[in-house]
Amino acid sequence: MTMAMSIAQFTFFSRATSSSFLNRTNARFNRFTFSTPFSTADATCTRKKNGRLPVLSALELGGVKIARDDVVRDDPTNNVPDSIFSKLGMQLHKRNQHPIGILKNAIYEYFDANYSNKFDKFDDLCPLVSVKQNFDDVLVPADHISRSYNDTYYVDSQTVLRCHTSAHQAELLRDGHTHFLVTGDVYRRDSIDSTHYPVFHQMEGFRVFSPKEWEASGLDGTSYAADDLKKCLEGLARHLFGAVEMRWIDAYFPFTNPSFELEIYFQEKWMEVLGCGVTEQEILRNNGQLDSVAWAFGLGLERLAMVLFDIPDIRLFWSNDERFTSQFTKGKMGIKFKPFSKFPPCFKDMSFWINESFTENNLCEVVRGVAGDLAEEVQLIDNFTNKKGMTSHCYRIAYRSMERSLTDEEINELQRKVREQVETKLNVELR
Ligand code: FA5
Ligand code: MG
Repeated sequence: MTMAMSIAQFTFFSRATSSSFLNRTNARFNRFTFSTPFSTADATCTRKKNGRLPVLSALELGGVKIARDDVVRDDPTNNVPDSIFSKLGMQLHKRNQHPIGILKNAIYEYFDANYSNKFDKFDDLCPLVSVKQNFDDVLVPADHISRSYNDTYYVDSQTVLRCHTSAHQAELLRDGHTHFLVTGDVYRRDSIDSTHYPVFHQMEGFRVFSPKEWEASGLDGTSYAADDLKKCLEGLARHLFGAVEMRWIDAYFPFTNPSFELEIYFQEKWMEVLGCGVTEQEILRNNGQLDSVAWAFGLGLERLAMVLFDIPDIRLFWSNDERFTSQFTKGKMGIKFKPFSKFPPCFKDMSFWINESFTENNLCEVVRGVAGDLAEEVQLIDNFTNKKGMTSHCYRIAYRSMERSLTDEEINELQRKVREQVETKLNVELR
């Protein structure tokens, strides 16, 4: 698919900022939404008594056999809930009729056409990676917030569910790859709203240059790579979108310098769709590339697909409802999603005194565990500290199914369970 149209306004915008890599609390600390487990994968299943969709008990990913008990354990070094385990193996990016798969294929097309099939493609690398792969290999500092149990899903103290596809950069470099694309599901404990979800898909791109490539240009290697990177991604944007409003933002990532983010104007807001930059020399040196320079990028596939297919809520990607799935066709990029009937939300408020260890990501996990995707949004609506120094939070939970009407009875039961678990699991005092 080739789009000859040009980007209407591709503004280059500079912001001296500290925003970024996995600094995920900024600007969205009081709203989040959740997911419900379901599965279409063919594997051993245990059906839950509550009628919810089944949770897999074993599956195979990228040649690695994974049992539920390997990933979800009642042990302080583990914080993976069943709702997350049930997403492992779903591999939306490998479904050619799903917006994420359609988008992946369209990006492949762009790279194949423009780089004569030079990019090696990986979309089946196991999402369970070591702490070393996910963080150390890409120079994430020891005290970086993204390493915390509050932000990342740990299987044990040395193993995580990858929180970005950058976790595979080093091994692929060591294996001698110089041009590659890695697509995969990534996992983050995160405050969630219509554009954030605890499981989403990224595509990593990586290109190594040898000295003779930049020497002829008269530029230094870093400037050469940065120019090439922006040209590559602008071309990709034109290929995918034709006309759309975008801007570049200066950013920070531990693994690139300089670093940038690309934002697209969507639903009356600027939405960040990718991070990128010129790879730190140390990563290249550590992995057998001594005199080279490289660029890397990480695309958020859901974010791009939301814009391309007009999908208003990130939860929809996980819907098995035919009214969603039947709207997309293999290889077709021009389709705009037509929302099916919207059922009314039901709001429930709850207040409690927080303690020192309280975090919104933990609350988010409790609500998600009880209500799955029926919890559409959790919003902090009141926050005060009394004279004794005790802080109270009031959260409003919006329950809504995208597929059917919920009964009062059902919602009251969900809310009762949420209250109970918030009290027992988070040790807070309900008001
Ligand atoms: C990273 O993950 C970097 N690894 C990207 C990168 C790669 C930078 C290579 C430089 C070189 P960040 O945390 O910003 O960066 O996430 C990248 C993209 O993933 C975001 O731009 C966004 O499109 C998407 N994203 C991040 N969090 C979520 C979420 N919770 N739900 C959906 N999409 C998300
Ligand atoms: Mg970012």
